[in-house]
Amino acid sequence: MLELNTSYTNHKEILDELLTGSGVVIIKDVFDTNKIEEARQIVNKFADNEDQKETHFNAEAESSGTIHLQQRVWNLFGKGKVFSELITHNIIFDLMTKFLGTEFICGSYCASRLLPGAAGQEPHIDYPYWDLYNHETFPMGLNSSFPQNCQATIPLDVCSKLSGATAYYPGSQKKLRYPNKNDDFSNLKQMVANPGDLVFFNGNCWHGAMPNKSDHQRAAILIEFLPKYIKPVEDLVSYLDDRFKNNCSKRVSQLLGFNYPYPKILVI
Ligand SMILES: O=C(O)CCC(=O)C(=O)O
Ligand SMILES: [Fe+2]
Repeated sequence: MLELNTSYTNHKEILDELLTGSGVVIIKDVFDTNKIEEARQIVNKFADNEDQKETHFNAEAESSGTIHLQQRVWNLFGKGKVFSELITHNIIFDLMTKFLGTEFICGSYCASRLLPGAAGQEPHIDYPYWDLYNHETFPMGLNSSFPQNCQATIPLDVCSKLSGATAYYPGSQKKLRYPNKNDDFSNLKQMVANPGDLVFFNGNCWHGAMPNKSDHQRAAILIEFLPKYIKPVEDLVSYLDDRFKNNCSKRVSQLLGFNYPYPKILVI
């Protein structure tokens, strides 16, 4: 894992680390911690008050009866202005523009909260989506030679080994294969990071939330970034009303895919 501060200059080093290195890059102290706290309060309010939302890769939590301890808040664009501010940070646009192309989009924007006692997730990949185990439904020769996804994590609480910082298997993105229970996970590392930090990881890299064995919650914002032509995993646009769509910034508009005209109605 490559760890840097905001004065980085070597873009190639960062992008190579994501594509062919460990698959994970952490940039320290990117966000104003007051903004992170504002986002955390909103996430907590929704997680405390909403019914359990769709979540995934939780077989162990399901079977051990602790699924209620791992919670999701979806549609963050619609949950407060602060979420449009965080996701349009210059560092995100600087790096994702180079990695995924200038018209990159957002494919999912949610928060994942693990309460103490949460069991964590199975190792998985986030791209090409959560169903690569249905191998025969994908094209022959599918490989990870160029980026078609990048995940970003924004910790809202301390993400430590104890509190369930996301685990990853360094370099596993290069194989582009869905992990199974016979794989060797002994080299698992964790994306240890603090509120204010920004983590990027390759969605082909095997990863998953770890058990929260601490005495505090572990919430983090999870973002999927995609090149403009990939179908997003979350339907971000249908959640939002016209007022939001007509008044959002140019960057948010790009992230919602409004700059890309396809698929288009071509007959009248
Ligand atoms: O919450 C986490 O640490 C990771 C969540 C994750 O990887 C996912 O839901 O796809
Ligand atoms: Fe994931």
